[in-house]
Amino acid sequence: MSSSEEMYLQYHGILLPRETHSSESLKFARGLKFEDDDVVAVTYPKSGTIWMQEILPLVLNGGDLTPVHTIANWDRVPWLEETRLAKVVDQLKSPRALVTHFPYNLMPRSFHTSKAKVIYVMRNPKDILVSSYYFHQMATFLEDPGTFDEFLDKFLEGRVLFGKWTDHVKSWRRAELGDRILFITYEDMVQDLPAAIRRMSDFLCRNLSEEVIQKIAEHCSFKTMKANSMSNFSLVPKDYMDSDKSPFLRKGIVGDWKNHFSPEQLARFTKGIHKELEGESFSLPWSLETTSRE
Ligand code: PPS
Repeated sequence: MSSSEEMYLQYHGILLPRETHSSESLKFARGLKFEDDDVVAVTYPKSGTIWMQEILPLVLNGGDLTPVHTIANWDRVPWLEETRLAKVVDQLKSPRALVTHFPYNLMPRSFHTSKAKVIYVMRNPKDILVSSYYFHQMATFLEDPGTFDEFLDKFLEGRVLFGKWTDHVKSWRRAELGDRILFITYEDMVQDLPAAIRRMSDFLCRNLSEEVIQKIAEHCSFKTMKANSMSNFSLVPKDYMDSDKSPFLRKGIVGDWKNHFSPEQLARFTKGIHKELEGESFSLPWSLETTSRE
């Protein structure tokens, strides 16, 4: 098996898979010129990134399904930090939509001086851990996660892609972003997708009718996305992502952690997350300990 060093590169203290990132792609990202009308969905991995790659183009174009039927998600709304961006950036239509897993401090200088808007999608870290655990089993370009228990410790220590979840969340709580940023949760999106889309539409100053919002929500449902070859990673070779081991669009639910955490693991996880967030002025939108509305 390949070593961690062969599979991952270290960038400002965080691990990135070499399969999709390179020093050139990171340089390209840092040099990207953000436009004022750009929109970037920011996510810690496994928080709803590809969901936003589906939603954003439709909100921005008023519900025209052409891009989501004809362009693979990674080219339709590319990752800022990945190698694909340089290849497709010139084909992106204005207003451009991007996604990134970058923490705030790694964003390009031009992002800070632009008026580009940010939608930060946050997901309960217990479900992120579970989703990521399965993803590491199916993506051959990622290290074997080991046991769930081992992976839980790695996650808490930040020895995972894009570092600690808590650092990511903290990094984007920036007063200077003011009304350039909208915080939304994966759980809100699962509970009431049309309402979440309405919030995004208002934030992006789109005047979408109720009919269009319903159409976008229908198109962006888990079921529809799972059947869309432009969004379900079925175009990717099996030796790269093995959907027999676990599909990318795996369950799409809230609270799958309950099927994976032991009481001891839950206590350890909760303690670890709370310790990292001690003294922060914001509170999490879910209780980590309880089993209600996780
Ligand atoms: S990645 O690798 O960081 O880009 O992954 P990401 O897209 O952020 O997260 C993958 C999880 O998001 C779920 N997903 C959805 N859930 C509900 N509805 C829709 N439409 C949807 N699209 C993607 C996907 O199933 C992964 O979560 P799990 O829990 O593994 O199912």
